[in-house]
Amino acid sequence: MTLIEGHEPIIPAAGIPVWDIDPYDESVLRDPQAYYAELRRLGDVVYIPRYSVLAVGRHKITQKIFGDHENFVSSRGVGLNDFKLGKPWREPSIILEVDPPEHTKTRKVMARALSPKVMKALASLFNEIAEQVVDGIVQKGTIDAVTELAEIFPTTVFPKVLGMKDVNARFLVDYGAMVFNGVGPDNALRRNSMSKASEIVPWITNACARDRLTEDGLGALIYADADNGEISHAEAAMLVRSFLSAGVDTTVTGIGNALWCLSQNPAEWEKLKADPKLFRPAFEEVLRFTSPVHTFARTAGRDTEIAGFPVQEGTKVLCVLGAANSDPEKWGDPEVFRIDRKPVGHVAFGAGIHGCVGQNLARAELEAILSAMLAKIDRIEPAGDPVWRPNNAIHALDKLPLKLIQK
Ligand code: OVV
Repeated sequence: MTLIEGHEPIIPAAGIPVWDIDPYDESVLRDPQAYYAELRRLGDVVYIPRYSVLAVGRHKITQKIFGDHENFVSSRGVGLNDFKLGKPWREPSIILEVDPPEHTKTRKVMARALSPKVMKALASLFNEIAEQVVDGIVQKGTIDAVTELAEIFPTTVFPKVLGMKDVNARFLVDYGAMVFNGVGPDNALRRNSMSKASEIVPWITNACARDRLTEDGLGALIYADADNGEISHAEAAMLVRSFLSAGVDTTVTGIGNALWCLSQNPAEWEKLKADPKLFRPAFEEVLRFTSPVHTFARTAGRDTEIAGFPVQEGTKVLCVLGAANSDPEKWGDPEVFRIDRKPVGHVAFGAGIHGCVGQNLARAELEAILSAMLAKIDRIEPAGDPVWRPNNAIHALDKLPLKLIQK
């Protein structure tokens, strides 16, 4: 049988709505709301012949599939390629692209390195760097908030937190784009990102080695667990690679999207100024409203069902997190950005056993950068049209011209 995007084509069960759409068309990726709405309208589950996959976008069913790791596995890849049928572009991640019981051990090690206690100890470093970054832009008046702020903060703070000796912000951002475009189809986005692989992948691999890490970072915490026998040293290097894969592009996107939300909704910025306790809910609302990771897939590990329809083993299921996070059935008025919504149950960090293990670090970064901005900046205003940067799994800005009005 000829594969489609590296997986077995399926014959969808009778009654599943069929939709002739390319969810990875660049215009859809730039402005996905109409796609999200139609996906939800069509049903609990939809067949997309273009890639011979199923897709879910209603909140309830998306959360259910993410919660059901026994039927919907990650070990066959969280993109369109089925790792059981072909060699993936890189060694599979030993935390993302595995199932229990293998997943349980690596998840524990990562969760410990990223615990609230560790994050608390890092808060002063986050604040110090955030202040420096904001000091560097506050005088400028008008900035591109993507290249001058959103990309700068994580690429400065994250290597320090990890204890990286090798610094190359461009490689970190490009590797993230590669990993996230990599879960999509073999389109121009994926091919363009991958064209840098021969230069970047060896650099990333080297940067994860123990001798390229300091003794005092999160990388050292992971290697300490190898010393005490909980994992092997090779596994430690792979988990450090997971930090680099999942930690940079995502937080760059979270910061950029937060500034987009707040600059487009000045009343919400004012609310935040008046009540800094709203930081946390404000960031959750940014995540719900913009879904920085818009889509991840699962694979049916055995014959199963979705919403009563039979689903054959090997079926790829696109879980459209952006659609779930804008489902009116769940949120009432999803199109409104309200920093005090407290959107409990959003799936921007995923859900279930693979739910983002670094989410506390992401929140800590956002809190630091927003506090530093609120301390020195009275208002932020759009200074031109935002431009979105299409990516097969990430909904991020390419340009965000902002005017900063100093206090
Ligand atoms: C959540 C996530 C995204 C991308 C890569 C990885 C994890 C990884 O473990 O490599």
